[in-house]
Amino acid sequence: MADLNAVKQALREQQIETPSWAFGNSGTRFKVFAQAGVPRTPEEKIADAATVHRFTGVAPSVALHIPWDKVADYSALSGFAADLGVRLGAINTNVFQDDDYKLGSVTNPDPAVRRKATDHLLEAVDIMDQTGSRDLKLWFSDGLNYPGQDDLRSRQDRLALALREAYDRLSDDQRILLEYKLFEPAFYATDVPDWGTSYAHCIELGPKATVCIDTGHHAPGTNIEFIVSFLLRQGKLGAFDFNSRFYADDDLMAGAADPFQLFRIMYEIVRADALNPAYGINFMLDQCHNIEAKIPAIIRSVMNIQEATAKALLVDRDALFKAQAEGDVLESNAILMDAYNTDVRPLLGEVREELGLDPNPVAAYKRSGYQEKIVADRVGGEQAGWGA
Ligand code: LRH
Ligand code: MN
Repeated sequence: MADLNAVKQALREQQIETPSWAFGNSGTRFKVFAQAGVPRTPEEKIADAATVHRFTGVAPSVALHIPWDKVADYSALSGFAADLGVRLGAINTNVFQDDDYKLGSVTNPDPAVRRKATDHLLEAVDIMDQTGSRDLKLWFSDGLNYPGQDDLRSRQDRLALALREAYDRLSDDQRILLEYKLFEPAFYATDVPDWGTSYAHCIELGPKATVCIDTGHHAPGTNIEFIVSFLLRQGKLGAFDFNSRFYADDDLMAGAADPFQLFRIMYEIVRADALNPAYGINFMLDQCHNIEAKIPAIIRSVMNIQEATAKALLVDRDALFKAQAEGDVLESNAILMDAYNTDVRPLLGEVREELGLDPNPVAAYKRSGYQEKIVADRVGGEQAGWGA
């Protein structure tokens, strides 16, 4: 049977990184529904991230996206965050929004465009030096829409060269998180489409390069927990971009579309004793709240990850391993399902109270008046995110 005190301690020490861009406006190609109270500046995004941490107790860092969070003084921004009780996390590069990147960024046939894109990766490491961030998060929208459009092999060579430059720029305590994605915006071939491609490039680069798994970036039906288990065994799992989806890269609240999948993923993490922050995996959210209020949606997402984690920690692993060793298929499955079917909300309520927090963070947030305050205060100026 799981040791409840150990389970509660692991839950108290859990750390989830929120994404600055999820506090901004977002939508689809059809419509962006702007929301009142949305932040206008990186500082206001960080204030919202600090609010998520204030009510959940397990979201002590916020990832930035450059240039969406570009400021004149990143050390000052880091100080601003610290004053609010959070730290600046992964630095996300953006080589997908510039006109020059139509045919690719670091894989572009044009060497001048490749140079520009690679320089952006290096600029992001300069920013990490100022924010004290460990993680350089790289996602490339690079790909093709039609067969023959470009040479698949040459694009991999170009990608490898740019990754090498970024890798060699890292200091000892910094690392690369290489995120993969099956498709979109490219619809025929993506240059980093799957975990295998990311993994191979990370091995080619060296120990400071690891794979980032965005749970929305796989073909339907992909067994993501197998990828998690495999990369953990190889010591090459660096981070998650948690969200959920019914169809494609829907970027919905983590655990909303498939809480059982999130549980199976967290079980592989727990089974590898990889939950503790000291292990080094960055558990991030990467979501877009197109129609729902953003801060309570992110609080709910953090709670969904906590619930999946609590259930994973409650798996009776001794009994499970025994049943598995005996080839007892039904018993093995039943033991896992018992944990999954456990209502862990009372347990998490106790953990929050032990952290000096309200057992129901969403209700506490709604009572706090923060939402009304930001709607009243944040009038005028340009809202962050996608243009409405
Ligand atoms: C790409 C992605 C990537 C981010 C972006 C906001 O789909 O998942 O992680 O840069 O979303
Ligand atoms: Mn992502």
